[in-house]
Amino acid sequence: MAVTPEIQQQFMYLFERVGDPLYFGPRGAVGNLISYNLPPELCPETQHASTIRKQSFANLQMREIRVDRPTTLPNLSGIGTACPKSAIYNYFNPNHRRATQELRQIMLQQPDLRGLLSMACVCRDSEMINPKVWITAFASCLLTRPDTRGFRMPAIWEVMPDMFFSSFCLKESIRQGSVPQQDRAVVVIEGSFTGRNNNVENRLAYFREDLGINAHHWHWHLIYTLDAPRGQRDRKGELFFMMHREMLARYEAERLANNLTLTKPLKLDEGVIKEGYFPKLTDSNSGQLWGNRQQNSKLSDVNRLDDSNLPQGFRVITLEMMRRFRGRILEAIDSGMVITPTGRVPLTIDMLGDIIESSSLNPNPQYYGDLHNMGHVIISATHDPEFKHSENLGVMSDTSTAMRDVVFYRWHKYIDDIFDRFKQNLNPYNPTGGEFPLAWEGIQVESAQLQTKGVQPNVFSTFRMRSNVDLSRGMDFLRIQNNLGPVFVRVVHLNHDPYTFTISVRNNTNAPRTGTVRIFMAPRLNEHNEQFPMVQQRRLFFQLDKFTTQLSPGVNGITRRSSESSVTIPWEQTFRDLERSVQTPAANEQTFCGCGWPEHMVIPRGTATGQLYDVVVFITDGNEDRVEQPATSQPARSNNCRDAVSYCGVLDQRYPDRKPMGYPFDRNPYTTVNSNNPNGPQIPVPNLETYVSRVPNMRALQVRVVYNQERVEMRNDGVPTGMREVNGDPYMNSAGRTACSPQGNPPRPAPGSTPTGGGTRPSTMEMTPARPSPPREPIQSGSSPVPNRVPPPTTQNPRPGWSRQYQHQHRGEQRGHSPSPSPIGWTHIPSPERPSSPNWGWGWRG
Ligand code: CUO
Repeated sequence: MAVTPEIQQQFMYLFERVGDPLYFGPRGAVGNLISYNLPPELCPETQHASTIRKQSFANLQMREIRVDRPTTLPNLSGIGTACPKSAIYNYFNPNHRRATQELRQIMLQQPDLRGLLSMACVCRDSEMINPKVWITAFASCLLTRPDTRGFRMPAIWEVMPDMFFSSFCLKESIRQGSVPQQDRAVVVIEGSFTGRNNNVENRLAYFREDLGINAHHWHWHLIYTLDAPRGQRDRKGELFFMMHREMLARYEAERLANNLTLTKPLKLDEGVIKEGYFPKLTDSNSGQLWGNRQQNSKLSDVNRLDDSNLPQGFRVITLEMMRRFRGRILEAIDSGMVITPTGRVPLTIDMLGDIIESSSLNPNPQYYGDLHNMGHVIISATHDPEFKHSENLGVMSDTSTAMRDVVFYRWHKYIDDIFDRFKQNLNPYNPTGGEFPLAWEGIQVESAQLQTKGVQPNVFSTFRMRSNVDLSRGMDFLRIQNNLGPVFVRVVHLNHDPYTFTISVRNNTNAPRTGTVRIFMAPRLNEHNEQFPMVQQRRLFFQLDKFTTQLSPGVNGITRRSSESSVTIPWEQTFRDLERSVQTPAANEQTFCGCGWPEHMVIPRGTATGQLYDVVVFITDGNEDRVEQPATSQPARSNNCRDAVSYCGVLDQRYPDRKPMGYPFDRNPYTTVNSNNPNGPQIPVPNLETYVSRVPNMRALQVRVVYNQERVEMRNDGVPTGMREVNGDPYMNSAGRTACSPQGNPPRPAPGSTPTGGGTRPSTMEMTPARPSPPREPIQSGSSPVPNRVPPPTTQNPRPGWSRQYQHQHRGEQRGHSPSPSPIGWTHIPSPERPSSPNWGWGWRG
């Protein structure tokens, strides 16, 4: 049974402004304000503040939600010690995860929803509970409890924006939140705010820092948490392998489109991490900064004996220890046997995932250690391995932030190489015979075509899109009656036009059949414009879709739209979306509950001239793929939630595909006669065409991804398009963004007048001309001189494109108030002589 609208609202608003106690003002939107009425004895020390707040909102219409006193008040001090309220929460810190698990258990033990509401409220505002611990524990509890199935989690970037947006952007948002709603501007960030394009890795900032990608990774680890007991998540270790491999493959496709080399694994013997990363994130709860990493930082042992945030076992981590764990894992792979406390058992891919990660299901953690998790910690401590500077760990230490850092992909490539050694030891899948043969007798894929609306067949089209995020739901603004309401940040991200696959399948078996259609994509050409050999390309395939279909005898036409993909979820539901949905639910509304690859990031960016990719359509016997679900499991759709089952499985059910995950590209390609040496040993099939030629139920098509850099769409999310804009990026100095005046917000234009900038002019990105492809560059950073960030050199008109009036203001500001060359505080007036921003590719900041 899906949760009722009433329950959805009661629990959803607890995620609003989590750092702000519940008695501090209303939640929800103007016109539908909610206040939680807590028993006074639960917050005695704040009664005075509460009274003042109540007076501030005395005239507002609010619906009260009564919260009972829990029957027993839990002792939360152990949780508070494991992860203090003032700490930056790190998923890869076992203490912090323990705190989450304990709190989750307390909430799971509540016998009914009223009890859960009371306990969630009490814990939320407790001095012992870190807000991120509460968010993680409560979200996990709502996903798991039978009586809250179908609860729709608001987009996590609105719940904890400090994990996604720079402190500069948040500060500007707070400023906007402090003025009356009608005078607010939308805070615009162009992406790439963590670096500049003379660091070649910055070309991919739009991928690494994408909201949806990071939200997906957070959500996946929330569901497949390290501490899940045995039996709770089917094939968890194997999915850890496959999901991370596919994320990596997706990243590689993006690298090649940006003229970058494939990812090099981060080896423990490497000595230094060449790539630096400066996240520019601040933990809003504590005001503490995330750790930064200089380029060429030494990868060294961690010896943080005084870091009380870390458990004893994680305060000292040596590279030697990790090499030892890796050696033992390789030994298990090569022998095919795992040493457990009770004897040796055969190694499976699922067990290998449990060992490498390592999760609570690791059969011998003492012997095989904690390789992957310790890697996250050791990498995130490179800036202060001995805790000499009391520095927090870097973003690699948490699942909501790790994918921002380029080293994430290098570390996971290292991990993936270990998994691949296991796969290379297995026999390849052959067209016929052996384990999981590729060919399906009597079934033939006759044709497959991709169609994107408005373009020729077999072309994906990509572009950028602006979407709005309401930060008022996640930040602790000072709230008084006339400044309630949204504070919008406008982000820009990759997107693609919807597409459809049309597949023709001949069933020659004279009987109806059930097929599993698997659609994959991979780059076709390597860095040198040569076709990838099959042994290499197989690891670059990522799924676009997987679904079941019925095949009647004869020819069957299958049409599948991109929006139906079982890999992706649409743009996450904001608080506003959920409010709309609760108040006026649309007929046949599809509800997504948060786990899945973001739909807007499923297709790589491509290039202006069209980047070449291979798409593979492969149909396997659905009866063989089908998995019997245990009688006790809940029906898959009973909770009204549609998640991306390929990456996220189905809650409380077995993974719905019996084939090895990643099949058929998880193993080396089958072998064939070596034409140069016909009597010698066979060799792996050389390329995709040869691979497909012996599998009638598989078809490959070459597609191009054409990126239109000029095109920037605005998401139709109900946010007024004419809102004035201000910078959310201190270095965004060449994009011609309208900023607020140095004295504060300029007056709103009178109705009917022409506003200066903002919504009435085209986006500056639309004015940015296409750039030639940059030269290929090796993975490196920092060797080139750093161009000046400040605006163009002074000429007769020192800042083309910026009005003289505001230049004067700016110079005055520089002399009198601020030495900063930041353009914040300037108003842009479009000028025909303004030069284009010197950028290329995705990066549009010079
Ligand atoms: Cu998801 Cu390393 O497991 O980040």
